[in-house]
Order: sequence, then structure tokens, then C-alpha cells
Amino acid sequence: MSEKPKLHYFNGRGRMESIRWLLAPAGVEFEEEFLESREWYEMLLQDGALLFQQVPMVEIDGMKMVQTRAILSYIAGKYNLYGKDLKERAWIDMYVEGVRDLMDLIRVHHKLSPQEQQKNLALIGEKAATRYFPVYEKILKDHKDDFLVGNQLTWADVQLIEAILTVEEKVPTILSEFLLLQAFKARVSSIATIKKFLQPGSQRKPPTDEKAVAFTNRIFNRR
Ligand SMILES: N[C@@H](CCC(=O)N[C@@H](CS)C(=O)NCC(=O)O)C(=O)O
Repeated sequence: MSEKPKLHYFNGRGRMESIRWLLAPAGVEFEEEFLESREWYEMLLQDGALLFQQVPMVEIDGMKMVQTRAILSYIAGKYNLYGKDLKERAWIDMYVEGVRDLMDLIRVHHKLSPQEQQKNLALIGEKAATRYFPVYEKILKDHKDDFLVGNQLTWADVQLIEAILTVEEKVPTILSEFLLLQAFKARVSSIATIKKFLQPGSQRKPPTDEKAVAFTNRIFNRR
């Protein structure tokens, strides 16, 4: 039996959260090693464990993987969440990248000044409502399947449900015009492994706040 993957990151969402999310429906138990201090990060650097001196880093199948996107596609491929052929993969990649562009707006949110945050919040709402969510609503409408690609759960669905819930934390009414996405949210949230991940006490992390940003700035000697 292979060892559990070990995730090296802060005890917060950041770039690692999508990896935690993807391991959930894969039904994979994982361990977490939290970067608690600058010294901890330097120790990882000295060990040569961080190829580009960056986290997330995931120990999996004898590799010390870095680069979020590479880690996610490895997990998606390994756990059958990456479509059945090259074309399905291509669609999954497109849908995932769209969601990740939207999520990037949220990931930087707490690094902004209060004034910039106000503008960014409006931008998140606008982009979600006019650029990204209409695409996924239309896909579901056109093919009438339960999931985005190949009528089975894939990485694209997992990325989308994470984004829906994350945007809702910032703009609670964001789905009001998207009836099929509302149904999608209910359906995917009720898959046993995902339901478990959504329950209190799981390895899902709370929303990022100013304290978390100050902590990471300290670790990376930023500002
Ligand atoms: N392209 C990388 C970027 C990773 C990244 O920027 N990680 C940040 C923490 S979220 C980091 O380690 N920063 C330290 C540095 O760049 O020196 C990925 O997607 O994993």
C-alpha cells in the first residue's frame, strides 16, 4: 500500500486549497506539514525539497512535487478525474483554467488595500456573473448531463464547486440567476466524499484573512 501524500504549505488556503479539494473526491487521505516559521521554510530550502524555492510542495509516489498545476494534473490523472481521452482532457483543462482565472482574483484579494479590495470585490462579482459562470451554466444546459465533461465527475467539476463556494463567501447572491449551477452545487456537494470535506473538522481551510497574509509575508520576508 502506498503512503499517504504529504502536503507542505501554510495552515491556510492559498494555492494548496485546490489540491486539498481534489484529493477529497479522489477519496485520498493525506497528511499535512504546516510551515510554521521562516526557519521551517529555510529548512525545506536547504533540503533541496523545493525545486523553485516555492510551496505548495506535495510528497507523493516518491516525488517531491511542486507547481500547483502539475500537482493537480498528476492527482487528476492518477485518480481518474481527468477524462477518458485527449479531447476530454482538453475540455477539462479549458474549464479548469477558466475557473482558476476567476479564483486568482480571490487569491490576491487580501493582499490589497481596503480601497483596492472594494474594487476587487466588484470585479469578482462582475467577472463571475458575466464571464465565467454563464459559460458553465450554458454547458450544463446544452448537454443536460450532471457533470461538465463526459457525464462523470472530473477535476473540472471539483474546481468549479470550489469556485462557486468561494465566490459565494464574497458575493452570497452570485448564483441567483444561475439555476443550473444551483442544482450543480447541490448535486456535487452531496457526493459523499465532498460532503465529508465540507463538514466542520475536515482539512478544508477557512477563508484567508489579513492575519494569514501577514504570516506568509513574514515567512517570505516580503515588505
Ligand atoms: N507557479 C507556482 C507559484 C508558487 C508560489 O508562488 N508560491 C508562493 C507561496 S503561495 C511561494 O512559495 N513564494 C515564495 C517565493 O516565491 O519566493 C505554483 O503555482 O505553485
